[in-house]
Amino acid sequence: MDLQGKKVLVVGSGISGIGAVRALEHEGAEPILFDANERLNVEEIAAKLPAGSMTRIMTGKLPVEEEASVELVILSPGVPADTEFVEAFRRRGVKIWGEIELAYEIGQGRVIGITGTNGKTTTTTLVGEIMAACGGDVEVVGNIGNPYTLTAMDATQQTVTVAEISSFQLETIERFCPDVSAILNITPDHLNRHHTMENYVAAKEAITRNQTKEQVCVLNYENVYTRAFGERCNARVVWFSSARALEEGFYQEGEEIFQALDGKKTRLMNIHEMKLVGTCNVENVMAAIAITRAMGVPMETILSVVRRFKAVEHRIEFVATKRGVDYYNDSKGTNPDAAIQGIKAMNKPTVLIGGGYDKQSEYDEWIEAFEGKVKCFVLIGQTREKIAECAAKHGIGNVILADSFEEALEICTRNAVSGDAVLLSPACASWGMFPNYEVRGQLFKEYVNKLED
Ligand code: UMA
Repeated sequence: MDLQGKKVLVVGSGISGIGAVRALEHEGAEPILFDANERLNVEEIAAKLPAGSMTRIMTGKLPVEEEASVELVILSPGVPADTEFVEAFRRRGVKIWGEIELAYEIGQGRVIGITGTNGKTTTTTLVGEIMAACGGDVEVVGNIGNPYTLTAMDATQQTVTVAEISSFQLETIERFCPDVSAILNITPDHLNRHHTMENYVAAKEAITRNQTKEQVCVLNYENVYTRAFGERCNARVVWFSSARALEEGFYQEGEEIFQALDGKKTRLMNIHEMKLVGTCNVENVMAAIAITRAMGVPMETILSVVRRFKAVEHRIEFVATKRGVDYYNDSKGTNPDAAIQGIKAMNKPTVLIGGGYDKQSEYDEWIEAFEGKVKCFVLIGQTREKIAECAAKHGIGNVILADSFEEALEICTRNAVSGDAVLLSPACASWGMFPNYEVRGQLFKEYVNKLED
């Protein structure tokens, strides 16, 4: 689409909205940056735009005369695509794109798109490092916190873009077509936004919508949704499995990772050669191997990066030992399935901090995974009562409700004794108490690091 001179409404003034405006200005469009939050300070938003930017900024309610002149709408991921505000544009025939679609339209080069409920950030980071080991221009973007639009502007035919893509971002794609896609797993999450599991699964599957059999989609054989999707996927499927030997694909057998290709089985590595721990990480590694092989990277290069790759921040991250208590930051455990991996990784009596923003998740499976390890369960945020009720149903004792994060942290240090672990793995998003899970994890680490040894 020729964006020159187009009146484009960018909705949301977070990092995606700012990225989109910069990219639109670069393309000669005339963006209006709009944010529904009337409490935002327009000058502070303007300070994030390049000097001399002509973009008009509006907050609160968009004037009707502005609405009428809009030719294209770009939504930030946090803006639901099914509200009346958005529908009104759609009815008038105005195109609604997400920030990802805009970036894809502007960008060039090869694209890898990675989605899934859990493991996206680890896999995307690892894939980025493997691609970088081959040299050339590699950009790691998307839900990971680096807007795709910002790098798309300067991309060339030689650029490789590794994009972590959330279900929110996939709702508003049109032509986005990665050369290699991956759906790592799908378990219930974000149901307040997508309303039904069916919609959530459909959003994830959309990553392959424009792919053909010339392109590859990497899928998890051990996830009920992705396995079923393999039957009707547009792209050529490459499977990975942590639980069985596959005839074709990448799999874990015992402590080894294998590749089965054209009837030949090749041992790739022992899982203890990796610095990452847990089955979820073996899956992430196998997905990264499958993705980068499909991009043509030599296996030797892939395995040498995998061997030296360390865990990403906020994902079952060891912080420190204070007075004999090990502290772990799993702030990225923003849904029950991710938090199950967090508690499973603990091998000591654990004081667990849970709770946060209500995404209408069910907590039974998470609490069942405690397996007697949680000696004290500290709950915060909007979901604390709901989780406490669920914990009572499963016979979990010593549940404490805290009114603030600081209070929760103090309760943890009071209840943990030498030989215990304290784990922040909330099973909920941070919104409502924090701007994002990174801030929540950072505050946890700052608190722990200030404790006396
Ligand atoms: N807003 C409106 N109208 C609305 C809703 C929001 O104007 O109806 C405004 C808000 O007032 C706010 C702005 O939109 O000022 C925020 O936009 P945003 O929520 O899209 O936030 P960004 O800063 O642009 O960050 C987004 C992603 N956020 C969400 O999906 C909620 C970031 O993912 C992502 O890193 C970033 O784009 C770059 O691509 C965060 C996330 O939590 C990490 N993702 C979820 C997850 O991982 O589970 C999906």
